[in-house]
Amino acid sequence: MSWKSRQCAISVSRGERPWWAGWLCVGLVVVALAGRRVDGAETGDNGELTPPARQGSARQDSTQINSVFDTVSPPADSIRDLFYLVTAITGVILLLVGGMLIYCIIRFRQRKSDRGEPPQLYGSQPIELAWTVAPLLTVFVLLMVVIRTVADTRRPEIKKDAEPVRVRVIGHRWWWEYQYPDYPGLTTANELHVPGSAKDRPRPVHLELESADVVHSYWVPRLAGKTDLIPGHKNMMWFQTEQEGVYRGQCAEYCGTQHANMLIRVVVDSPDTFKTWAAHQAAPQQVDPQFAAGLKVFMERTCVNCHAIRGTEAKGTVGPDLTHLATRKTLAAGAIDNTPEKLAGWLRDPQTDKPGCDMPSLRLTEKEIQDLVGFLGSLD
Ligand code: HEC
Ligand SMILES: [Cu+2]
Repeated sequence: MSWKSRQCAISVSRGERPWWAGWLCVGLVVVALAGRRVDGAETGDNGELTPPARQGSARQDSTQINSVFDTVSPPADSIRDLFYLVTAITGVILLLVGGMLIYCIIRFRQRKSDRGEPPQLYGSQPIELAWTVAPLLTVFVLLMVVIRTVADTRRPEIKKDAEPVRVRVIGHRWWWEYQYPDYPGLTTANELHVPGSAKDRPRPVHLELESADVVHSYWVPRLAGKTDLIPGHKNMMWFQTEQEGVYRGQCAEYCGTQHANMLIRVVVDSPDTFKTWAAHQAAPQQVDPQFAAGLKVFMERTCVNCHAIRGTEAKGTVGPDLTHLATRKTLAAGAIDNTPEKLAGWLRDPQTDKPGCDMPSLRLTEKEIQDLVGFLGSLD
């Protein structure tokens, strides 16, 4: 009997799928894999470059790819290593079990000469022992490495000469608030600045995570794993890196309509640059009298109820602290770039850029918008 007719005989006799169904599945998998390759190619060959078409936009401005495999910080490293180990172990098991299965299917398939049932065997102590002990050992090894990784990601190795940086991260729908307890007054939003480490000068970053409303999750894949921000409960996480640059992240726990626009930018500066940045950010805002008109609109058009600008009367806490706003690269948690045009658009109607967000459309006049854009743009 030819191969094809045997296939047909089987499918007809058992009323199963037609012979080409299997090939269709294989084809679909190949197409899916090819699609993925195209996706990957778009991010650039060396894994570093942003595709030119998207360069300059708030979401893609970083030169770093947001990959869990391209790690630069100990907690992220240990999670990646755990992934490789678990994949290797389970891969070997898959090959063993799959291999034996395929071997048995082919080696012991029904032959023409077979009559009746094959011999039935019951109980084999060696086999029973093997399939009890082997999984036990495997599970034990996996458990141990998981416990180790969890411990690694929870607490940093305490080194004597380490100079930790502490930051309080408060998740809001749909933006991030950062407070630096070691720099009194320093409150900023959405863009986290931290110093990089050097071999002889480790600068671990300790984040204390809280939420103002619902559960959010802090995730910057190249620096650390996800940690939830839970209302009424403090969580800790840490990271440390010697590689300066911008790292992108994202809220990783669905928290409402604008969850996808709750992006994170972590800027790792040289220790000196960070020190200058922190001192500048902690200082109250100097308002240039040239922009008094804008400040007046700010105070009169309810902005002041929700936003604080340290050094002025504005002390609202509903929205982001706008002190030194002009030093930020993006607005509204990475939803838009911080440019005069985008800022004007935001003030015209925040609900267009970020539908459902907690800043209402205030129906400002064009004159008020221009005054505000000038004023906010001067907050450097
Ligand atoms: C009802 C409270 C409320 C009022 C009133 C309000 N805002 Fe906002 N504002 C917010 C919230 C909340 C956000 C964060 C939105 C987000 O990213 O989801 C925000 C974001 C912003 C941002 C972006 C800040 C950043 O760092 O991303 C700017 C700029 C801003 N508001 C300016 C203004 C101005 C100017 C006014 C007055 C015309 C105003 N806001 C009135 C609540 C308010
Ligand atoms: Cu969130």
